[in-house]
Amino acid sequence: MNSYRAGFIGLIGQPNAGKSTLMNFLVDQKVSIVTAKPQTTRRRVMGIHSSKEGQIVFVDSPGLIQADRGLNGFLAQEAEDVMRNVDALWAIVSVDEEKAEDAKKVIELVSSQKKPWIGIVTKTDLQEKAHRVLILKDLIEKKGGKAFAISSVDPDEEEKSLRQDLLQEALKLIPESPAPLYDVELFTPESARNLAAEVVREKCFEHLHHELPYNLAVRIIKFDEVAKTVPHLSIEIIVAKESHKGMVIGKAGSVLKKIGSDARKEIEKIMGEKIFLDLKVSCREDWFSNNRLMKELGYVVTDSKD
Ligand SMILES: Nc1nc2c(ncn2[C@@H]2O[C@H](COP(=O)(O)OP(=O)(O)OP(=O)(O)O)[C@@H](O)[C@H]2O)c(=O)[nH]1
Ligand SMILES: [Mg+2]
Repeated sequence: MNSYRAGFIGLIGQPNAGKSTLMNFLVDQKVSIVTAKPQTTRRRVMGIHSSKEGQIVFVDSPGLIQADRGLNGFLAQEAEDVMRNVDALWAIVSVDEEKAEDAKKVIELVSSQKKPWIGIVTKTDLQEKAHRVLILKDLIEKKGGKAFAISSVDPDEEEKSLRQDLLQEALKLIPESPAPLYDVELFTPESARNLAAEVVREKCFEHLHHELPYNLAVRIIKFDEVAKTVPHLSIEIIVAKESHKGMVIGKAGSVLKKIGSDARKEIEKIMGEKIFLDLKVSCREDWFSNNRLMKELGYVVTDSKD
């Protein structure tokens, strides 16, 4: 293959299948947040891999769910929109999928989009589920797709070479292009502001329990890059009930302090400099049931029935 290629590849799968982890592994940068809980990714996040042969723009998307209202309605729509707008698709299925039909559904959905596609089985390091690898690969091949299997955590030499294979496969799926789509130095087109807000959301997932992380949103209030000493970042964590504020803050501010210090360290790594991070917690009662508030927080649902 001599000609230069560039295009978008959508990562489609069930919640928790390992889409974001795989994308980060492929672009060799933490671009998309990852947690042990399903439905972590809320908006599409792009990760770029550029080489002499081409530029692959991976589009990580929320896990597939059935919903037509509120935040879940937005997640469902966002995944669908990614599927419609990319050049090619990767069906991502994990060996630890709770229900076998779920993997089948993903493969059927992706293979019916009339776009170039392949299927990738994830989490192959989970020894107790090793028998699932062949079953899932078989499902993919039966639908006419090429099948791959990979583990994206703690990759060894074999995984690193599989990563190269996957990048080559990705190139084959995207169109020829006279030029790259983005600056070849970029590993993501996301703004530093968005990346920072996402890191805070990730730390909320890590330090908060039950439904709490699902019911909160995060937004930037102020990003003062020319502050006197170090850049000053003010971020608001928005909860849906007054009673949740105390849980996010914790006894004498202990929980919020942990979220803040973990997030600051990671944002500093991304930005390559020290920052001052100021976190605030506020309540917008049931924000996910209110279209105006959803929009304000960046979750714009176009077909809502409200
Ligand atoms: N053992 C193992 N765990 C993995 C692997 N890939 C991802 N995980 C774990 O699976 C969980 C979910 O990973 P994510 O990358 O957030 O999954 P996702 O598909 O993006 O999930 P949503 O954003 O919720 O749709 C995390 O705890 C990851 O650490 C893998 O290859 N092996
Ligand atoms: Mg994700």
